[in-house]
Amino acid sequence: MEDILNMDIEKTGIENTKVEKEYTADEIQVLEGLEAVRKRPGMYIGSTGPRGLHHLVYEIVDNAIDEALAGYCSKIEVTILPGDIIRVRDNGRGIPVGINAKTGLSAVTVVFTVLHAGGKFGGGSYKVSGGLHGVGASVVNALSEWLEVRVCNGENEYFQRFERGHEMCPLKKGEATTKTGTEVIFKADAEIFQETTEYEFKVLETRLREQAFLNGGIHIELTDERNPDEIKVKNFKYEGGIKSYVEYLNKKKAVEPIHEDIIYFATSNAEDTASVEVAMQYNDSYNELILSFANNIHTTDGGTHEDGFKRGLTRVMNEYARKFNKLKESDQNLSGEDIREGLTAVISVKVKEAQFEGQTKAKLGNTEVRSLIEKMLNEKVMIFLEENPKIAKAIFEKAIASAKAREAARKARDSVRRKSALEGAKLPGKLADCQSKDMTETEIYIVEGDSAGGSAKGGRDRRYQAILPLWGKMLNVEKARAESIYGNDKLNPVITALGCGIGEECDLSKLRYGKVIIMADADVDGQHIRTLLLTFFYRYMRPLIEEGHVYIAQPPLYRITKGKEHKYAYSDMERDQILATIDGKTDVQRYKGLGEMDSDQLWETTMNPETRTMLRIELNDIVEADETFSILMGDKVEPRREFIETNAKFVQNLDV
Ligand code: TTJ
Repeated sequence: MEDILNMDIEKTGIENTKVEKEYTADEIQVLEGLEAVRKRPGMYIGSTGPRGLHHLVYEIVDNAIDEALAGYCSKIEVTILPGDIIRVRDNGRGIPVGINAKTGLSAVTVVFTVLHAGGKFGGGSYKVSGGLHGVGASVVNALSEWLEVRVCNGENEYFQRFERGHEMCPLKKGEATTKTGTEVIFKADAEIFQETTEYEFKVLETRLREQAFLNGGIHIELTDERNPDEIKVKNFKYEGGIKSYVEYLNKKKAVEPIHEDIIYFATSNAEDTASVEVAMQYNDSYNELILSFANNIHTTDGGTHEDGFKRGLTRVMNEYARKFNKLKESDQNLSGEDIREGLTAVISVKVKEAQFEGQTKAKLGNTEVRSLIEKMLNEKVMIFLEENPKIAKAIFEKAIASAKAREAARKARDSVRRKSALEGAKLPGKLADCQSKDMTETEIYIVEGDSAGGSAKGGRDRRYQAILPLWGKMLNVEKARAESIYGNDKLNPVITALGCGIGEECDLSKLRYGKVIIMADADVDGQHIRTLLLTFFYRYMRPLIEEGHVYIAQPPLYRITKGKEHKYAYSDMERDQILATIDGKTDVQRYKGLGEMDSDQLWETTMNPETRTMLRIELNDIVEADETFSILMGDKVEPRREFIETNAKFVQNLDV
């Protein structure tokens, strides 16, 4: 692809200066559109933080994927160039260069300057990536300091440059060529993306891999050329599409599938306005992972496709269980949770008129999709299970075991409730509660160990800060079923103190504290407690993380004293920086644990909102979090060692 589009600007004698001229009505509309985008970028790309920055790449790549879905492009190259400049290339037909009689503009100029219907703002519905080329390209252009597009259409090369969305020259015709394809190079505008314009390779890698899975057969290559001594390249091409996705997810989770083949179903409606495909495989863990997509957009808030899948699967599995005597007449139906225990599934639907709901547009609203999926599962799952009795046996053994465990859990929970009801629903004895009941200001510190708990109680502001000391090792919830959560004497105080319940009963309106802060030593033991608590929150109180209530306290590692003066360092680097500014004799104390700090020091360094720093846990990537916990807390030793070795420098700042 290098030679196809690598055109030298000088050859085409382009003047890169802005010419003042009369504006037509169309051009005024274009200018107003671009101004609107620059004035309220969040309306178009969600945010001007890192997510919005990376969204620019997705909008451009989507257009190449459209060209590939149309059957004309087989390879897409995404490169991060030095200076965080992005280059995207495809080997499609090339954006049409003909001048449109009505507008007097070429499609290339229209694609990059005219705000299109669709998208979060225009046309009401979210951009449908299936077949609408260039819908978002004008937004990327408006938010780029500059953008250049090169097109080869099998006859000539063409070139055009823009700055903050403004044409610096009309589309210029260059040399003859037999090649075809489109190349876009752009630099995000630092005036818009003030937080950062630095791309994260891993973020792009995760998204491009996902797009390759969702569009089976498309070859996407990601390259990072920012550091010439360490060029990174990743290639994604999955002929198996979402079947390969499920295989990949189960491998990453370091769990064992309980049946070899990935189960796969696909169908479309009579009007051909909606198509659905489902891939699924059960593994030996207790957790479910269901990813759903609509028009390649990850619907993290689910919607009609996910509901239809869950309802359809539960119905047909119970029908099969009764038909083949897996359940006795008198047995209750298997619950959806029982049926989905250990299930990894990917649901991908393509709809012509997608309706996205909710604040983040991450929930699918099309009702026709629900019935389409349910109908498909009713027909195809029954046939599949009858034709694959071994797989059916493995799946039902697990589902029935889960039902039994759930029954035991219910009994355990009820007995705990009866017991606490008898004793009055009191809060855990070890909890030093705060006076305020206003959860917009209250915080609870979950502290490892009694000594640190003592210092925390002494140092805290009791008006709004509660302390819950934990003792000993936490139960590893990754390897436990629900029944061992209820009544567990280490987790129960946490559940009772937070007050919002767990699992399907988790209700944040009952949460007693606005901030849930894990405070543990910076050593391996502290790391273990942190990870165990995060696993517990992730598996049984996920909304707590999703709504941003969970934090990790950052106690200092060093106290540097010179005479009466002292400073705290929170990392080795900070320690060295401080030492470099102090001459003469200093004393450096390395804190082995929280218990070595007295109450005043703990307050000053770790609890005082004016001076503390804390890590807020964000669930950026559900796939990655699921992988992290299942590897870190799962049974398999090998993947854990490998994960910690490759991520050790990050693992203490586990930001899931
Ligand atoms: C996407 O990533 C590769 C470099 O260029 C970007 C792009 O917009 N590619 C693209 C658009 N390829 N083909 C088109 C396209 C094709 C047709 C037939 C019509 C339109 C409007 C765009």
